[in-house]
Amino acid sequence: NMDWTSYHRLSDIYAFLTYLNTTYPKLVQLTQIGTSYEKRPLYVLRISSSSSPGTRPAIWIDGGFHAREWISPAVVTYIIQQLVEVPANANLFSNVDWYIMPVMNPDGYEYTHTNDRYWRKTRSVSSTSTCRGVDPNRNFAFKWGGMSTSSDPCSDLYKGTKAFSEPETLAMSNFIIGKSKQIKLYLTFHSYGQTILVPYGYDVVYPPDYNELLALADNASTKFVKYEYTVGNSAALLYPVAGSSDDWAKSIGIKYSYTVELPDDGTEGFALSPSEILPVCQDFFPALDVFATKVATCC
Ligand code: 0X9
Ligand code: ZN
Repeated sequence: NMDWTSYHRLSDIYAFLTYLNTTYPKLVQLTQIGTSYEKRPLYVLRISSSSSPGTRPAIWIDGGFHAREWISPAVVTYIIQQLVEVPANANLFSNVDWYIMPVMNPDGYEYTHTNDRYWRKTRSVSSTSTCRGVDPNRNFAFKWGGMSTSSDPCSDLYKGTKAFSEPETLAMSNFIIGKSKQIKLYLTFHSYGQTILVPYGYDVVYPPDYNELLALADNASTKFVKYEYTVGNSAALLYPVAGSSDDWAKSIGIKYSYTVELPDDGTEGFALSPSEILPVCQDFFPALDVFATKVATCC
């Protein structure tokens, strides 16, 4: 039912996760970690070959923060498919567990299919405005309300009434906190721009281990052949953004934390052609080997 030649509705993506859960019970476990504002399930898929999952170092991957960035859930579902269904990739989880959430903002994602292709935010209702939605990547509890955020419910950068006001960001953060001892790498997929962004992003500020984070991202980016990615500090390369998930993950002690801005470079932008989906996925996947190898022994 799944392929990477077109963009899929949420029901197809969720059917794919359910299929994997029933077909590979020894390898994967699908968990509903919460419910979106409009009552859609929020799913995390665990991939583990361990007899006692949860004891190994782990990688967290998410997609679908911003509703219109359709290439993000496409790449994340491809990563899932390759890990679970291609035996040659089993080495990627021989020492590492994976927690993968392909669509963190399902309400927004569906809304871009049914009403407004360029919707970005969640779909929560405001008590002070008729405008809906919070930018989930301005809603995390680190430097919440700082630069590139808005208090206006009509803004695309609306930060919400408080950190974790959204059921989606709250459920995700609680799940990650529960696994924060194991999770060594936080990887969140956005589009577009072809960059790997290294914390911090709330301002041009560098964590003490910045050079290690940069080196790993640089190393991973040597795997790319078709698309050229730029690696650098988030605030310096792009612009300062406060309340984002990458900085928050770093702030709770997840050593390696990155935001990936997938292709393209802006030519098609969010409306990236379906014919580009598979090339983008295939170009990115080999970089995960670099991350998984590091995570297995890093910290
Ligand atoms: O602004 C964002 O949320 C991200 N870019 S996007 O075009 N996909 O909306 C970038 C976030 C980078 N992270 C930080 N600056 N902390
Ligand atoms: Zn985004």
